[in-house]
Amino acid sequence: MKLYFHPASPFARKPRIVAHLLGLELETEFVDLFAGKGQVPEFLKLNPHGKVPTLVDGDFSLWESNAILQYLAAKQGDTALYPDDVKVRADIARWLFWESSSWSQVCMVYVNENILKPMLGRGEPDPAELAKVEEKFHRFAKVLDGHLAGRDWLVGDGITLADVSVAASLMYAVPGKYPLEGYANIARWFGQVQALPAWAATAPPAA
Ligand SMILES: N[C@@H](CCC(=O)N[C@@H](CS)C(=O)NCC(=O)O)C(=O)O
Repeated sequence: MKLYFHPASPFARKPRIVAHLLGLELETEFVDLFAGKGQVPEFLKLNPHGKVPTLVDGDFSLWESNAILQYLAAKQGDTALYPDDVKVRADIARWLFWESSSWSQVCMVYVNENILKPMLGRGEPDPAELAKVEEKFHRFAKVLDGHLAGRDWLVGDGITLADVSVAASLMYAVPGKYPLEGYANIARWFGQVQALPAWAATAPPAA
């Protein structure tokens, strides 16, 4: 199986973490998004959205990071990261959908404003944009922090796909200046994720 990725992408980091946790060797191909390589015809044939991650398994190509996580775990027959109990899978799915529709969306505003815009010479962070997202960020962070009170992991007693997915967007929490002060449970839980060898093994090279 081949994963098309960019080392700085939090979405592409998720399947690389999961592969590491599964002990699965994935062939990888770097897609230079900043050089427009996401938009070349050969890549658009694999993913018409031109985004990473994209997984290719034989003649099957799959995009959307959370779908890729489920595919990798199910294909490996893994029942630790992705237990096969129906309710547990539904619980994991709930966090994956929330991550995709809500959590990563607000986190990416901080990444765009505080990291990408200055890095790409697209101007200063827009205070109005950041103010607009802040209320949503706190609404989501409160739910996440509250859920993690008295728990080590999001679902059940061990790490699952849910933790990998929700934690990935936090890789830019410090340089992206996410307003995470006071969310002690998130900090403790994210510290556990950061302590995983799979987290270190998938870190982007230092700039
Ligand atoms: N919802 C998608 C998001 C993927 C995504 O936005 N990837 C970014 C990199 S962080 C990308 O490839 N952007 C290129 C583009 O939008 O042209 C997923 O979870 O896979």
